[in-house]
Amino acid sequence: MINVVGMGYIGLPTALMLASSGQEVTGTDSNDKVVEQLNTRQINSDEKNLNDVFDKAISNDISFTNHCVKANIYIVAVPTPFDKTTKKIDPAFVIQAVKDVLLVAPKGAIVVIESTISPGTIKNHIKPLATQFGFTLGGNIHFAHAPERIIPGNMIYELQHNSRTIGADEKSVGEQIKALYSSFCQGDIILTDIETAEMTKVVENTYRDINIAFANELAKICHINGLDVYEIIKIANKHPRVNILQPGPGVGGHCISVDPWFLVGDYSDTAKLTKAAREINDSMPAFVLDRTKTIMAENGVTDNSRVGIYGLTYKENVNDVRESPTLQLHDIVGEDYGFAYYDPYIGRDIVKRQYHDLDKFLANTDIIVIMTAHNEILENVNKLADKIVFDTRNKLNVGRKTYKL
Ligand code: SAJ
Repeated sequence: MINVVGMGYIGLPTALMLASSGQEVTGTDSNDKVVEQLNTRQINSDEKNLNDVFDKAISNDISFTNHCVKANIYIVAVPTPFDKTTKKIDPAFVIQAVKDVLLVAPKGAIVVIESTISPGTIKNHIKPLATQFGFTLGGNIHFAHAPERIIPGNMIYELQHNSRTIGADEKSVGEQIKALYSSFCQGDIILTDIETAEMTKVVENTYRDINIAFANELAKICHINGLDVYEIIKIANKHPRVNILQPGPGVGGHCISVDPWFLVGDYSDTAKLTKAAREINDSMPAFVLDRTKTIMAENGVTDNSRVGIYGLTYKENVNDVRESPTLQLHDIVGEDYGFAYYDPYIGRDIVKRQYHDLDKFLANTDIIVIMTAHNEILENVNKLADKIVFDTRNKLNVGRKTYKL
């Protein structure tokens, strides 16, 4: 039996993939409503192919509970927020999940932490729990770390094809977990020690954040010197060893905008480039706001309600608003500033003056700020023909007037 703890963005797809590949799986979540929805197959995800995998998992008798069950292997995939003040990881959810596991785990069980955690978390916060719950670490209880690399919007494909890292203290445990993930993962599975696995995961996202920060800083420089940052990046990337990412309105999501802070929090005197990159990316919503105000002035728009912010999610074609640049911008201006908002993926009201129909949103606005380039707006560019468009994603070439970063 495999018990996957945490039916969220990572835990649910992982549980379904394991079950659909023939493993006996129980998915556990502390939220009774989530458990009930899963047991009655009410969850319909926008993730490509997730619904097919779900059906296969059900045919292989996956079950969902609000408590941990006896299992040979536990996979913990719960949130790991960072403390906004200290920038250090808040491991409370992971610690609580492991405590819940250790209350029912049989001797000899393996507990795999999938959650992204800062280097040293398992050593400092998780391993000490073994003794507290009457186990002998490395004797009748084992821990491992198996961070994921899947990207929202393409999770199932990436679960099957991305290479993976497994960190374990004992080689035999690493091999056992590698065999388990090989039941659905066709990528390379690299075995290493736990702290290396913890650090590697954080490093991957930090690398991406620094790369994006360079693109964003370039965008600001090019706004000063009047050059086209997109043209410069496109040409520079022709170099065989250059791969500059794209500038944007900021960096959102629960990963790239969070993980680098673990390094800053733990190595504050050393992680200077990492910190600077986070500060550059976090400065982009304010940069977008300043540019929007200039565009309003240039076009004689004085009424904030005539400005429409398109996109509330942190990136295109997902329904995730965590750390979204639009919500960062909304926090800067405040909820009564008057901008209109719209996102086809967000059906519930999360900000004031949020529209739920594209045509109504466009009918009541003159300047459209593209914060998230959902396929919906790419397929409806014709509706922007008479608009002033500030395209922070450089995905559209439309509008009676178009501005870019
Ligand atoms: N972004 C840019 N410019 C770019 C690329 C992204 O501004 O060129 C922005 C996006 O709009 C978004 C943010 O960065 O706001 C993050 O988006 P993302 O697609 O880069 O990353 P995530 O957070 O969806 O997923 C990342 C991935 N990590 C890497 O690509 C190194 C994914 O593989 C991880 O599994 C995931 O973090 C995670 O869970 O850690």
